[in-house]
Amino acid sequence: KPKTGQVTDPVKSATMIEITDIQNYSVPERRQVFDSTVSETVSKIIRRVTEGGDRALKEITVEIDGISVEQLRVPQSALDKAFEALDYRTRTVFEQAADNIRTYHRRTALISWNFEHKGTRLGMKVTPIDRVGIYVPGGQAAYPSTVFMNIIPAQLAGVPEIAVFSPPGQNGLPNEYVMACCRMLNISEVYAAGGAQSVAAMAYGTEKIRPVYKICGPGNKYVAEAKKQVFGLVGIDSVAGPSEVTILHDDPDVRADIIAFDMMAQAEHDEDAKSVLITVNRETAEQVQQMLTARLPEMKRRKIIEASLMRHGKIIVCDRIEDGIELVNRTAPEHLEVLLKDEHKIDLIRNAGAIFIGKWSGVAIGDYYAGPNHTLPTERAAMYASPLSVADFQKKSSVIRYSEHLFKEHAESAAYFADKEKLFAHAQSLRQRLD
Ligand code: HSO
Ligand code: ZN
Repeated sequence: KPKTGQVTDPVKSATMIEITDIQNYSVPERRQVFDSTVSETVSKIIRRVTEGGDRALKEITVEIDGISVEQLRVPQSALDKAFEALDYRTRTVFEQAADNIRTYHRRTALISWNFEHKGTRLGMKVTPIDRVGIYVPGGQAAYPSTVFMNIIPAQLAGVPEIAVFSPPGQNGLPNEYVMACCRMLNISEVYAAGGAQSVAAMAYGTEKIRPVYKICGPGNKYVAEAKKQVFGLVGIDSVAGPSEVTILHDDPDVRADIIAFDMMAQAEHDEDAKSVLITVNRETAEQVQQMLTARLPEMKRRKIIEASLMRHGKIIVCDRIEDGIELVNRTAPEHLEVLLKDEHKIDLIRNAGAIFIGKWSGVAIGDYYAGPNHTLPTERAAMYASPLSVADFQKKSSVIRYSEHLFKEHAESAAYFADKEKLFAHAQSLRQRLD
């Protein structure tokens, strides 16, 4: 058996990514990253916005991004213009993607229910959140797909007020495609504001911006920290970390280039992105390793891909696919691709944000087009959390309507329980009704 990672050829020795045997791989410690400089910067920004309102919001944008915004609210004419500027193909592709996302998400809504027992009605009433703020990143990571992935579920939930916040570029406006997609979905409340300052504005409101009840959408570490700091006052979706993929492979029918390009696709998101291959096939491991090095030079986002693969890329070889599955369950990847001979083994997978099955289901088809949400739990949050869905824009109220008959049957026991907690007024409030 060849030793892992052992390379003699000088070309191969320049490989960016190591091959490790599963026995030698230790799952990284889980720890809460806390960066006090980020958190202090963010709390100062939040304080400035709560004290200085719109003016502070504009000043901070000048200080941090060097951009002066005349109007925070993006005029309808700019949204219309961005939409009209779309060529036919772009518009059709966007519309079809939006349609697919809508079709899938319809099924993700919570539905009110109730049941009756001895004339008593108990239930759960589902209501949309009154007003939400959606953060859409700008700059390098201005993804129009994120506009769809957040706004469509909010609209399906029936949220009456959706306000979008996205950082301005040099022209003082958000990214063209971001504006066009907002217009496609008939969103008219868009602000040219980003960063921690926009999160503060969403949570506390300013003279011009009314506060929201929940903030959703991805952002950089300042945005993520700001969401953490305003959580409680408002709801948040989740705190997104860097994007990750794990590819679990034992199917010799899958070509190594497919695996290599899926890893590079993930890696191009940013330098902290993480791509992992777990395979039972050492030959595939080596082919993928070589392919990554060989094809890197032709990639447009080469620098990012290289940095990401060198820092966080991994190829792990195991003898039994079951061991690979166990590793997947312990690392709970955001995206999991399963390329298995025996698809039934998928039943053994418990922890993953999204599961892509078979060679025709690359992550990128899900990023844009398949329909499920691309906002997924990262950094092992798939141990306890789920993809963004319509339910994130809804909330529940329990509903209790007692019948006289059942109350008379239950009241004395409930009052007895209250006595045990020494909450005598509680007990009395029940016994009073029995009088
Ligand atoms: N893979 C990212 C989503 C995305 N990819 C947007 C391309 N655009 C997180 O799931
Ligand atoms: Zn992606």
